[in-house]
Amino acid sequence: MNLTQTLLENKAAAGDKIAVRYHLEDLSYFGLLQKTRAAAGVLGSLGISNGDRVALLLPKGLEFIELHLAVLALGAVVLPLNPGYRPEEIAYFLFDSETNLLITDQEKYDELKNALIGFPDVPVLSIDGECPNCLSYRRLLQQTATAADLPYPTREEDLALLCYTSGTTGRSKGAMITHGNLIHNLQALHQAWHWSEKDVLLHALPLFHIHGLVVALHGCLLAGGTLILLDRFDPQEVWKTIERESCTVFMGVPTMYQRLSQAWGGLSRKPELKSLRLFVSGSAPLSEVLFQRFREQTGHTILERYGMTEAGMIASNPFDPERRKAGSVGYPLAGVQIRIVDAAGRDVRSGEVGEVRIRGNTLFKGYWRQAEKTAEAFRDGWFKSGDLGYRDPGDGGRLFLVGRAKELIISGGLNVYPKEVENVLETREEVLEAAVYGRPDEDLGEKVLAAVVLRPGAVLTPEDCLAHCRRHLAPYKCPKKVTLLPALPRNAMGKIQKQHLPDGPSLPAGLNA
Ligand code: MCA
Ligand code: AMP
Repeated sequence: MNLTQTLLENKAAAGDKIAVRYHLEDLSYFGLLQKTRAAAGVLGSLGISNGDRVALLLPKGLEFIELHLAVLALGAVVLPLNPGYRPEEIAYFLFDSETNLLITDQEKYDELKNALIGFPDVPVLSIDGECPNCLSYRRLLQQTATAADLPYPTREEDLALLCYTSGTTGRSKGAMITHGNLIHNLQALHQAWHWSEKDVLLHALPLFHIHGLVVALHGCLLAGGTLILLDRFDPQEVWKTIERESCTVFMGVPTMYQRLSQAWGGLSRKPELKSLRLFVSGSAPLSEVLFQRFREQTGHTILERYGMTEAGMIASNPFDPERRKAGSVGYPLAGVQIRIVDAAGRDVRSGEVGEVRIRGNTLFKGYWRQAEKTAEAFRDGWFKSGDLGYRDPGDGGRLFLVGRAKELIISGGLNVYPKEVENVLETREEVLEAAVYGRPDEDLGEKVLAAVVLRPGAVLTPEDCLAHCRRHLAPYKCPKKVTLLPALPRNAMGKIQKQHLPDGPSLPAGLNA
């Protein structure tokens, strides 16, 4: 079982059917297979084979796709990395995963190279420039024979992706996702969302997360549809492109729908949306207000679904628009089972809130070289999602998510774990302690804020704290505001009461800076 084989092999016969349209250039399924073979030839010549980890630290584009498919076809494991990560974050991922090859571009490599000093050498393949320490992809493409046959040496349980997710302890863990996980989940989505080769997906998500990579890119390729690849999300561009390209499917995080809705209001001529059959939202809660407003504006009912890096797509609203419900993530997808349990791990009564536990063929294999963390994440074979929800007994067990047991902020569809940001703030010697927390935000869903207590006599401004975060953390993790406080509000047990931090419901007397 091999994902690239499942996505590409039987499509190439379709010849000139367009797989990807990027910057108005078309790449057919046959062309994509050829590019994948050529990329596999290069990677094979560098010794990449079964089980090796290959990090992709690349901008969105065709090279990302062909190299991704080639790595998988060789049985190696893709480590997708956000180019927004700071050098020290990237160095950690490369070192922890014992990456065998880093594929990046010259600009990113120049930014990164100092952070790699002191780590074991990682060979670097650059997709654009040439440098003394990098291999040149373009040159190797000219010098190397195309792989005539892709080997597809994998079985269902072999790793395809290693996706780093942070956790409450602050250090990221690599979630090991297998070819079987991805293929089973894609087949379930294919049925649930009625994918077909007539689909034209407008792709405005990043490629380094499950949403943009698996649900959107792989989903469309499995169907034999056409991807219209945008470099980045821009609401005006999305509305124009849907009409120009007669797109049938769009996928986004709630922040994107918020911005699309806002942009809609300002359009003097509303775009023609009759080709569009499906707007999907996921990665963060979609508010009921936005669900309704979008429907009133566009006549389209967004389909909300629930997913997780470790478990793939877990639940989805029904395909029938009449049965999509605001505030609900629908029903478990084929191959996925869920339970709702109390703090002791016992099933709650139907309709009661508890933690969502997940089992099924889409569940990841564990955290990379972290047997203890893997064991903690499961109970009796069920994965502890850390999400809180209930099932409505009056509506066939429909799932509603109501909050999270885990300390996680989802900002614009991206996860920020407070501990990681607090750890960075606390590396400043002036900082005694820091508390990082989320607050509702109309655009981002939740925004990251920080409260900082300085050591007696220390001098540091909120701007210094922000600049420090920017040096060490990807921009989306950086607090939108830092407040200096004389002390953090704690309860009798000494636990920080984040609800009492600034910009929240209340700040107890005496804690104003
Ligand atoms: C950008 N900025 C952000 C975020 N994105 N701040 C907080 N949270 C964010 N998510 C900041 C930048 O640091 C910058 O600030 C300023 O906004 C503008 O940056 P720009 O790159 O222009 O941002 P944008 O293009 O407006 O991006 C917003 C976005 C993006 C399109 C919503 O964040 C995005 O693509 N989010 C989707 C992520 C995603 O794919 N999530 C799925 C993972 P400054 O100027 O101060 O530096 S979850 C998943 O895969 C699971 C399995 C699932 O269920 O789907
Ligand atoms: P990640 O670790 O990036 O895969 O993010 C997974 C988390 O995103 C889940 O555990 C949920 O907390 C959240 N999530 C994903 N989809 C939804 C949704 N439709 N509604 C609410 N939360 C969601």
